Amino acid sequence: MTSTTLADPARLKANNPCWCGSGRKFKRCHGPSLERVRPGTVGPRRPVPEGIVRPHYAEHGGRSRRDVPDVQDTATLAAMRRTGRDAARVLRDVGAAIAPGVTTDALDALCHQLCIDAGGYPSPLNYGDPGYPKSICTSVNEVICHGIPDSRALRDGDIVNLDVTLFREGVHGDTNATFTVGTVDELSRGLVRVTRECLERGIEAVAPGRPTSDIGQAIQSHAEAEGFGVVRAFTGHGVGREFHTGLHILHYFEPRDETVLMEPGMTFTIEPMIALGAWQHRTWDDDWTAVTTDGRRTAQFEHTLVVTDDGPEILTLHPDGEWSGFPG
Ligand code: EYF
Ligand code: CO
Ligand code: CO
Repeated sequence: MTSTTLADPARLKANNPCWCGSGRKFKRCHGPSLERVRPGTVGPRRPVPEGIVRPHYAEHGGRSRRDVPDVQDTATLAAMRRTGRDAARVLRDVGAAIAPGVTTDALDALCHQLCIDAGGYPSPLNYGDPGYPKSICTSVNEVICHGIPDSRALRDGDIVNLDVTLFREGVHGDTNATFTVGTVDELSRGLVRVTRECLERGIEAVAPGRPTSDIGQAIQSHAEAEGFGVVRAFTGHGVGREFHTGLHILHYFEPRDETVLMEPGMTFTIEPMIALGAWQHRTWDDDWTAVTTDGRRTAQFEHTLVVTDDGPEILTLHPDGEWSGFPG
């Protein structure tokens, strides 16, 4: 993804006076905050060594089988604890490489190698129909989710979400966090902080016997109280031996989900996407990348969880117990 230097290249020239009447050139005034992320060049698919055990879609693409149980047996849960913890390590280590000038493709290369070093397969690679071409999703600024790593270098002031999923021992661990690049404006920092709080609120709503709609209600009320919007089109999901099961975890209140009850042993993600402005999306011509209709920024955080008799257990916590992303 590369950026233009103009809000609307068809109408405004960088050296023209800014529309706001400041008397400054547009490029020195409102131009930078209205820049749009643009698609860059996507590099070739990275190979996975022979010895790595792959999910069923790795060779020919394809989606998850949806009609699988969402309540896991003890052995599956033990594997999900190990894989989830290592997914969190990968997310932390890729996040540490974020800096102005680093391309999102360089982050993909690092994620790919770290998944293999962990003895696992990067779940996004070839997932879907057609298969997703990379090993991580890198969603910059107004990109809501599913940003494809490419030749765009991160810039001072960007925010970027890294979404890592590791497949190992026959199970997936899915986690993401939003990071700041260099010096980021206060509003964007507030957006990222509130988004993280939204995930915390969603996790706090997890309890056996309670409806999944409690999760969305907790997230939506916090986001809207802070003046932000909840993206509706993408949801949390059941996860385990399949990347996505038929269970959908909405990040806004949906009365129809008041009858979907959480059970001990149930595993799913919560992954709210929170918007500064419009929560509606459109998709780039690549058919993957989802961006806001108004070009304003969004942020996201995600964990994989299991419902226990006592409440939530986060399966994608880093061994040090800290979350990744901003604020650190
Ligand atoms: C139009 C993909 C399919 N889908 C979901 C496939 O749960 C996820 N993140 O938390 C998640 C990650 C990926 C994913 C990576 C690739 N895909 C992407 C975009 C559109 C689409 O179908
Ligand atoms: Co994810
Ligand atoms: Co997910």
